[in-house]
Amino acid sequence: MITLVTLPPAFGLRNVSPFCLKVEMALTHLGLAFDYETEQDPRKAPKGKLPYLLIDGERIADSELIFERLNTMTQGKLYEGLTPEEKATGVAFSRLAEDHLYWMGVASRWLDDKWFPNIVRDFFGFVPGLFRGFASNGARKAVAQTYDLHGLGRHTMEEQKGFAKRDLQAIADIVSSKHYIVGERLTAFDFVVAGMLSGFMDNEPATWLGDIANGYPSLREYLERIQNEVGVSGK
Ligand SMILES: N[C@@H](CCC(=O)N[C@@H](CS)C(=O)NCC(=O)O)C(=O)O
Repeated sequence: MITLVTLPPAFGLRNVSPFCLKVEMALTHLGLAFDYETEQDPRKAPKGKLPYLLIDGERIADSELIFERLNTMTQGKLYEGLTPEEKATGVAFSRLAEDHLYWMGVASRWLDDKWFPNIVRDFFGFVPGLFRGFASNGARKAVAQTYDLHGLGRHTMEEQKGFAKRDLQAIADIVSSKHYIVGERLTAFDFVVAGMLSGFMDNEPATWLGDIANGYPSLREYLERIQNEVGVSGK
């Protein structure tokens, strides 16, 4: 029995977290039956972040560690047929998406004064009115500190947009010359990258990062192709 625990829908997205969407795509692609549960408060997850997977009562946190488990359970299906070099490229693109681009996605939602009211409405709507401002502003402060510590938060807006464009251009260059991030067919790395792109590109209203990403027709084409092939969309 497998249960995927994710965040509730928000910002026009059925699955608002790129890490949760990536796992949903993998489970569906592998044909594994699973239930879906939502948790509003990531602090209740084993490592304070969502998603986590419940397999026969065992809690497995972190989408990459979940992939390791699913790959073992399916005798290597998630990375099937990839050469070590292709796998290396896939790992590098995953780091670009999840440890660099992702943080600009977070900042574009949380740290933009014009966009932040969407966070308060969709992430803190469950908090009683009196405490909502306190809770959302406290969380926003923590996001700003994390973004600063990462280093991206120390750059001007124009510089951040430059970093985002170089990341997105790298993905666009790969997926417009090849069908998939690596190899000749769908692999775990497409779930990583398409899951992340959906979080920026399908998000409503658009953030500054969504506007930049949606300016690349090849990224939109890739995102829709992967979502259709897996049969799982973020929206
Ligand atoms: N490395 C983790 C990242 C998961 C993650 O950052 N999840 C976000 C939602 S998109 C979260 O739960 N954030 C809450 C927090 O950091 O407090 C994974 O791959 O699962």
